[in-house]
Amino acid sequence: SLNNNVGRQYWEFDQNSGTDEERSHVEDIREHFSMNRFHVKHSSDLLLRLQFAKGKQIEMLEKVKIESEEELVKTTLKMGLRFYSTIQADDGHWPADYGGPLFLLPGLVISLFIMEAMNVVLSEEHQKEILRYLYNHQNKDGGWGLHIEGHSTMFCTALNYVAIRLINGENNVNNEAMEKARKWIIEHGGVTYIPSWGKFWLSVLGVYEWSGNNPLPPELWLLPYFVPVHPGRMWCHCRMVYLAMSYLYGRRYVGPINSNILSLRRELYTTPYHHIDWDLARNQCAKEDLYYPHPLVQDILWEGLHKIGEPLLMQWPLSKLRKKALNTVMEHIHYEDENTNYICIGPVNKVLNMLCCWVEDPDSQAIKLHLSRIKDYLWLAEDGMKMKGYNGSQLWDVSFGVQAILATNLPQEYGVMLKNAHHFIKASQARENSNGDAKKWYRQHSRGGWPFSTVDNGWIVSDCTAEALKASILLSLMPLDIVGEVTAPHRLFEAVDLILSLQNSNGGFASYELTRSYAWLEMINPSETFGDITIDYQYVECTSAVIQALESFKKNYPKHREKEIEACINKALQFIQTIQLPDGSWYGSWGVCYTYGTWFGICGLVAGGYTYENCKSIRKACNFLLSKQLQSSGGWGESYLSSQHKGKRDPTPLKRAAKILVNSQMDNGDFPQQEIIGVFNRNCMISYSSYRNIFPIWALGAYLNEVLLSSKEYHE
Ligand code: LAN
Repeated sequence: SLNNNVGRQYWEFDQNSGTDEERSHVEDIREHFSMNRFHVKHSSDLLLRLQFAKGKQIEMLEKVKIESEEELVKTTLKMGLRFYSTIQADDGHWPADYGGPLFLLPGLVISLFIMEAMNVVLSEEHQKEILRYLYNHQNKDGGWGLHIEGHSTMFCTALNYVAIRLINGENNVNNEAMEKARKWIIEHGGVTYIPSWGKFWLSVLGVYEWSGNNPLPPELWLLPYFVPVHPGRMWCHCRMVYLAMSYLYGRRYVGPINSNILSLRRELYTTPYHHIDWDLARNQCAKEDLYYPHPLVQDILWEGLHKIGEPLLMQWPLSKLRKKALNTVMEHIHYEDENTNYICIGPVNKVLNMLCCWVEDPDSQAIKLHLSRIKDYLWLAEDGMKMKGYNGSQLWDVSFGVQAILATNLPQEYGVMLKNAHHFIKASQARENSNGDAKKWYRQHSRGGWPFSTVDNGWIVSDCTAEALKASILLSLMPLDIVGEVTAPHRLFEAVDLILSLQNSNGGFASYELTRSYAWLEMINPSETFGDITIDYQYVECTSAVIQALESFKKNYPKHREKEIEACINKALQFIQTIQLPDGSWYGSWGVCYTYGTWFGICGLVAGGYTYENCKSIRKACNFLLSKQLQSSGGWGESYLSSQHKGKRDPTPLKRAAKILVNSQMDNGDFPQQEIIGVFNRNCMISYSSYRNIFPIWALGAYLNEVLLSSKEYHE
């Protein structure tokens, strides 16, 4: 296509790749992971790093004999930057593992099974690696967590068990791991206790009855838009997932039943399948899975819809309405598919939409296009092949990466890294709004915005736009021969226009769109597993990123929409202060957790001109961070850095924090992967494998330039 699929990541098996020695090295790494899997759950994304670093031999540096702190930090940074440069892709982004959630692969496997496309899409090697991954992430007790570090849940235990069974037919039933998994399921009451999304998948597959599901009527889409519960008003992820679910529910679609399916019906329950009380099962949920219990209103609502609404809607004359609703839903699905190049907004609606298209017409062009974009979601690491939480975190990581690199102020080490990254940012900006009747399908503008992953994905995000804008402006201040041609100013203006259009009346910024309904809608969140999914709330991360971007823009382009920018920033600054928690921290919604949120809270306020001296919020936030610094090692000091006024600070905590970063660096310049650090919907964790490079570089860069070098000036 025209954009050349910049940023696209997918794995193919190449039998001839590597030497014997390299192959056995890879096997050793895998072996090591699997031996230690109960202690270290997070892979270090070593396979990609090995392959990328290959052939890009970098001159190694050593830290052992360095005495001055400044030299030590500089050397650490040089090593870090050199290593980081080896894992950059040719198109300028840094590919990284974006796995973590464990409920994604089963959806894909179930869909491919129904479509009889498993062997078409997934090579033998893919299937082998998927099995490796699933077995590697089984907990000691036999179950699977919601994410790689979580305790076992019915949701993921049942679904991953089913996934393994579908990939390998009945071959797998009697191995030890599967027996343990079955035992876990039965001991926890059987799969009638699986939460609603699990009930949905199992129903489609034919191992659970549709009558054991709470209703998901597609007719909701026919409501007038002024009704607050109109799905068009919901958070885009929530509405896109339930859109496709409502189609399959509305049709009560069930895939082909074979002996494997019949056998699963026997394996997963505590009573014979035909004796199950499906009406009771509707509201059962294992306590391990129950993060957001249904409020009473919900139970009453589902009861009414299930017992009275649905039977009516399935019968003439209301069945006509159902038909109309299903057509509308399908039209919407096609719109989403076409506007995202069949990547869709995320991994869940990707496979759901694909399945809907297949149910509608298995020979359609849409199916071919869908199949061609599945691999965009698969990722291989030493723990096996996983499904990513998105089609990658490309643009997000690049925007942070650029800011981190520039913070070091070590121009001689940039190499071509910045030029390539710059190219990636330019190529990833949305040039147009969604095609066709965007408004009809509840899409806001996207022109000028940036997505989280790639331009093909098509969904712009407020803070991704802000972070990319920040990076673009920083790059535009650098010499052309280092960073390449600058972004044309009118593109930056478009980004600003888009950002301004995303501010809510309370001053805060939500993730993808304006907030369109009320927080009480959460009362009808039926997922049990996820919190705060029904509307797009305002977040400290998004609001702070916008303030930072607009402040930087204003300094460099003071004439463009001057007054509106000023007003936007002021309201956003106020909003941030109102959501600060009493202990001085902020709740971070997309990274773990208060430290991440507080980093954004402080950076937003500082960008807006507040200081430690003149702003109580900042002082409280600093005290919060200091109170959380680990006494033994000195970790967590980095955010403290950005908030301090030069000259007056006590550099001791920073020094200790810098020391631990310097000392934890590995010989090749990489940093160790520790526990999982990303999150979404309160309850599910997700990996950001580049963060271990980006943030130490960024923090040490700031430490070098704002503490070591500036205090030198101060003393001089
Ligand atoms: C993401 C990843 C990026 C993240 C940030 C940009 C970091 C954030 O500041 C705004 C929200 C956003 C864009 C975000 C939203 C929720 C996502 C898309 C994810 C965490 C990646 C995966 C997650 C998605 C909902 C996973 C699919 C699961 C469902 C419950 C539908």
